[in-house]
Amino acid sequence: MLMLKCRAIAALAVLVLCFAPLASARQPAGWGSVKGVITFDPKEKLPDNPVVKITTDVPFCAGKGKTFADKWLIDPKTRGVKNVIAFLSRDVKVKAAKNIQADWDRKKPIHLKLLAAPLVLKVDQPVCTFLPRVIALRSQTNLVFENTSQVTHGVTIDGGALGPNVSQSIPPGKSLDVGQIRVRPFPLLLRCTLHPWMRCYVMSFDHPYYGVTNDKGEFQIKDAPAGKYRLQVWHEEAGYLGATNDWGVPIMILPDKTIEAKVPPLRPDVD
Ligand SMILES: [Cu+2]
Repeated sequence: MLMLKCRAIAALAVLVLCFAPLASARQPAGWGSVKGVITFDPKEKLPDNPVVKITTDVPFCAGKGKTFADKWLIDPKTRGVKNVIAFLSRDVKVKAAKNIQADWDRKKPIHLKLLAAPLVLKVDQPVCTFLPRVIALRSQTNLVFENTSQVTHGVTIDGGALGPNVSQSIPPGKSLDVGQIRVRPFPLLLRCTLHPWMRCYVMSFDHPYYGVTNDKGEFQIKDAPAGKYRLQVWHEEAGYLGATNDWGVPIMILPDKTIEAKVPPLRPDVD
């Protein structure tokens, strides 16, 4: 019995020794987070948020007050910009926009807490705008459009060769699952089939290290493997931060710390 136990322990030791190098290769020096605030350039005049002209379903869509274009949503006190996508990419200087997403190092581990991608992300059209307007999701997550309003909405996606290619109406109370969104260098623009002023941007990632700014311009990216990265920043009007220069902001994620990224302010003419 004792001999059997010894053999079992020896076999276990061999197994541990065999797999230890593999396990350590997948383990980073620790996990850390980054947070930051995306602001609008203090030297620039704040852009307007014009009212859009409602041309379809006027009694419903215009009946709840004015609808704004919402391209720039800026807190007038802090100049924090809402709906900016911030994400981590490899620490390399890449000028070609087509490489920006391929730049994630797929050998890097993903924290256990974040390993499983959400099954579904829901977008609603309760009045006559998409909520949320800017979406970041994992490439394994299904995107579902709901319609909790009283009028028919729709979804038009021109996904090209990567897909999806969709043009379908969604009656009140119904929903439409457009499936997964493939990773690509720029967010995909989605429109409502029936209301031309409605816009929605979706960016897909093959990792969980991204965030979308809140109405104060704040974002946080949690539990990333420690190391050097470039923080990429995209806004629907400003485009990629630093697009005319080197891509992104070099940052260093430190174990068990939340670092603060120093992100240059957005300008209306960056892209
Ligand atoms: Cu609509």
